[in-house]
Amino acid sequence: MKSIYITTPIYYVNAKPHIGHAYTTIVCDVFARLCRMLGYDVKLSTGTDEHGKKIEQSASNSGIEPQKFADDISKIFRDLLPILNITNDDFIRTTEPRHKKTVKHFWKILKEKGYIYLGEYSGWYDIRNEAYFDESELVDGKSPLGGEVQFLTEACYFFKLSAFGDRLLKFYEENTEFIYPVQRKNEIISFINRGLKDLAISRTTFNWGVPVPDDPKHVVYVWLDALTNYLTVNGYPENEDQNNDKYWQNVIHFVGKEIVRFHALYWPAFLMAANIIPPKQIVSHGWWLSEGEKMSKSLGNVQDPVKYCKLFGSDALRYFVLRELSFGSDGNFSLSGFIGRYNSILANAYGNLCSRVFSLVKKNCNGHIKRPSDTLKEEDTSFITGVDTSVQEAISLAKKYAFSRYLEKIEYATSLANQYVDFQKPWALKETNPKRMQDILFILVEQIYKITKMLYPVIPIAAEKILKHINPTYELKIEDDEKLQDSVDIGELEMLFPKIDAKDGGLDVFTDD
Ligand code: ME8
Repeated sequence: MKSIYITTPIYYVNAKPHIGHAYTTIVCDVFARLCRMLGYDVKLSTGTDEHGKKIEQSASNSGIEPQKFADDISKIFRDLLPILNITNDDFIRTTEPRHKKTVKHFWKILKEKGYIYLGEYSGWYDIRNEAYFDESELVDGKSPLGGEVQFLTEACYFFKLSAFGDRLLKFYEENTEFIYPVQRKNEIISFINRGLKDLAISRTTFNWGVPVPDDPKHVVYVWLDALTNYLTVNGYPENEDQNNDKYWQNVIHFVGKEIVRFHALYWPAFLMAANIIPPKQIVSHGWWLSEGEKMSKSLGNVQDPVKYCKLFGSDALRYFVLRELSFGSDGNFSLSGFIGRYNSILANAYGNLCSRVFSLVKKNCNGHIKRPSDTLKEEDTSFITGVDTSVQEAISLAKKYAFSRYLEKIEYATSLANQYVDFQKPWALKETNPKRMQDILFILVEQIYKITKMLYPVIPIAAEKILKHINPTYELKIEDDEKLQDSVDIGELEMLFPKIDAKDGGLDVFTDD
């Protein structure tokens, strides 16, 4: 069995999760469920990034100890997972002892191999904001954050990043799909071509972090600490031989586009320095915008995923975010867009198809249908072929992370099924040709079954109900030649996607706060 290790970024605990965080986590879960259906042994991890100046500051602004502050917000991230219906295998916190141990071990290895040295860091220091800036970043003699600056020099550990430029370029050349989508690779390559400087990987201006081994005045730079989480989850250092580990050999990091450099440049360089193979792929996506600006806690323009799940269900939120954002590009999140897609696709096209076909089977065939015994008509086979082709295309698009286009293909297959019902009018054949009516309904139920399997990774709750309704012994596996048993017994099914009336269907709830 092939193995795959799928990771989300670990999220900062300086504020509650919003739709942007929910999106990456949902994408990873959909991909993980799809991989399991394709026969992979999957490890899916997520978690929280809890050290650093930013967190220390947020905690002190709230008058709380950093650990307590991190505990509270990390719990909110963790509690979001069942609400979004995420099938993660691990949840990692950087304040856990298992992680601190991994970071210290990893540091020691980099040091032993000669890639860490003690030097001096100089720059214009903004005392109020506790951050360094280059001369070129100053605005009217002050820091870009508005604070008074003074030129400071302090002791600092460096990582010899400058030694990795050529190795990284060679690695990208040999692994053409390492940075995905490939256009993001160009930004990284030109960054390297401008010349890599050694990287400051310790700080002495605050304490909230993992102490540097043998020099606890310093704490480990938050990105070195955070990236190492991917090794902690994979059992390092006890599981020492990562290069022969079935998960590590196929690890895929999903990230937002703003953190590609950390994952595609610093992370492989750290790993190469420790003689550990770089990840298989860094897959980055675009941003959710709100009125044209990146949705982010600092801008205060965030949408709360919990509200959407409570009102419309996690399936509906999962479907919307995957379908709306063309993976890799930015997109707007709006309630009207959400309701529009929900009503037209989930309630009308797919929900209605299921309920009208199931109720015809119940009413006109006493809930019992059999596989057609005669040769199928041309219109039947062209319908079936249309669905099969769309399903195949959908799978290949999902494998390439084109999630919106994958759902578009399934929507197309659904529209073929609706056209087939409208054209064949099985209800009109009850008296005149009951056998033909039964054949049409069987063909429809079998195509609904295939479509629903493809929808399972995105809308798992509804899909499992429908699959079970059609075939109590269904398996969550994608078969080359998907077929139902020759005889099917089904009744009516509760309405899974009731239409949302935008006037009284929840809009008021969103104006509460
Ligand atoms: O960067 N649209 O954490 P973070 C889409 N701790 N995705 C978004 C988004 C938006 N508007 N806003 C956030 C960090 N995200 C580090 C990561 S990993 C070793 C350390 C998602 O809390 C997206 O995945 O700022 C983005 O990369 C991540 O949240 C950033 O989360």
